Amino acid sequence: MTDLAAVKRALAAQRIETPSWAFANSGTRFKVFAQPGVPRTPQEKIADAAVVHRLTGVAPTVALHIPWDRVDDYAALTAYAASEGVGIGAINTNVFQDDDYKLGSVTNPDPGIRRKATDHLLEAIDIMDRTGSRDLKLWFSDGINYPGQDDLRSRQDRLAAALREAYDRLTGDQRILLEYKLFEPAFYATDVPDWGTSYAHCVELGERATVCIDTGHHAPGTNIEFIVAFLLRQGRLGAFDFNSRFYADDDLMAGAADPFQLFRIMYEIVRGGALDPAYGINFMLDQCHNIEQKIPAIIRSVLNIQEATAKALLVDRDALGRAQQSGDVLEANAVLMDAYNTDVRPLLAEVRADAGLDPDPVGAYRRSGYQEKIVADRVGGTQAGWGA
Ligand code: LRH
Ligand code: MN
Repeated sequence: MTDLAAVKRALAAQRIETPSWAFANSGTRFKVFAQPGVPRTPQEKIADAAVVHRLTGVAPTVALHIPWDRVDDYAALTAYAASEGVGIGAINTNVFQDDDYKLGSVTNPDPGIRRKATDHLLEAIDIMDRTGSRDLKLWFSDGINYPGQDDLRSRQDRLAAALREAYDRLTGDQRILLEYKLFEPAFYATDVPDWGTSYAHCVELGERATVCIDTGHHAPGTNIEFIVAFLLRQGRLGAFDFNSRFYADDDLMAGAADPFQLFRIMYEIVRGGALDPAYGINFMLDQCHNIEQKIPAIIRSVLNIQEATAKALLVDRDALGRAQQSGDVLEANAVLMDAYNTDVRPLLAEVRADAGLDPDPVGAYRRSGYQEKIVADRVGGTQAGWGA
C-alpha cells in the first residue's frame, strides 16, 4: 500500500532548476517574437526565476548561461539572487555562437581555436568558484555536415583532451554534466550525439563526470526511460534538461507534448531512489517560450513535472513487483497505468497548502500583478535573448 504521507514529503522536497535563458526572448530561424516585460539583465532573469520559486516552492535555483549572463561581479550577482530567495545553479558554457567555432570549438582542426574554446570552459569553472555552483554544464554544438568534412576519430581525441583539462580544473564537489544531442546545428555527425558517447567520455574522465539528458535531444521513438534506468545503475546520471517535443529539439513545456513519457522517466527516477535532492540529480528545465508568456509557462512546466512525479510515487510497487514476478503482463501494465491515470492535482494542491502556498500557482501568478509590473517597468534598454 502506498504511504501518502511519504509521497507528500517527497513532493515537498522536490527541487527543479529553472533556466535563465527561458525568461528571455527566443524563437526559430524564421522569427523571434519579442515580448513586453522580458528581462534585460541577469538580475531581472533571476527576479523572474524567484517568482517561480515563490509560487511553486520547489524551484530554488536558476541556471546561468555564459556569456548571456556574464557580469563583472559574480559574488554580487549571487548575493542578489540570495536576496530574492534563490541560488545560482549550473553554469552553462557557450561555444556555439562565435564565428571561430564554424568548424567546431574544442574539436576544431585549428589548435588555436581549440585553445580558445577550452579557455571558455575554464572561465566557467572560475565563475562556479564565485557563485558556489556545483555543476559545469557542457553542451557542444560541434559536428560536421558532410561525410569527409573532418576526421571523426580525431575530433573525439580533441574533445577528450579539452574535457580532461576542464575535469582536472574542478575542485570541491564540482562536477561536469556532459549533455548530448543527436543533431542540429550539425546535420551529418555530432561529436556528442547520444548517451553512449557522453557516458563513455564520462567514464574516461572520472567520477566527477556525469551525463545530462535533454529530453528533446533524441531520435524520435527513443526510449528515454531506459537510458535513465541504465545510467542510474551505472551511477552516471547527473542531470536532466526537461522540455518536450513533437518532432525535433522543439524545447516546448516539459510534459506538454508527452506527459506519459515524463511519467515513465520519473518512475525510473523514483524506482532508482534518485528523486531525493541528496541523491544529486539536477532536475533542470531547458525550454524556449517563443509565443507564450514565459513566466506562467515555466510555472506550468514545474507543475507538469510535479504531476508526473506524484503519479510515479503513487505506483503500487509491491503489486507491480508481484505481477512482474508472476509474468502477469496485463496486471503489471495495469498497475503502472493505474497510477498514471490518477488525478494528482488535489494531492499537489494539499502539498502546496501545507507549505503555505496558493494551491494554483499559475492562477496566483495571474492574480499577482507581476506581469503587468514588469511590462510597465522594463521599458528601454535591450531585451535579453535572441534578437527580434
Ligand atoms: C542545446 C541546449 C543546451 C543549451 C542550449 C540553450 O540545444 O539544449 O542545453 O546550452 O540548449
Ligand atoms: Mn539542453
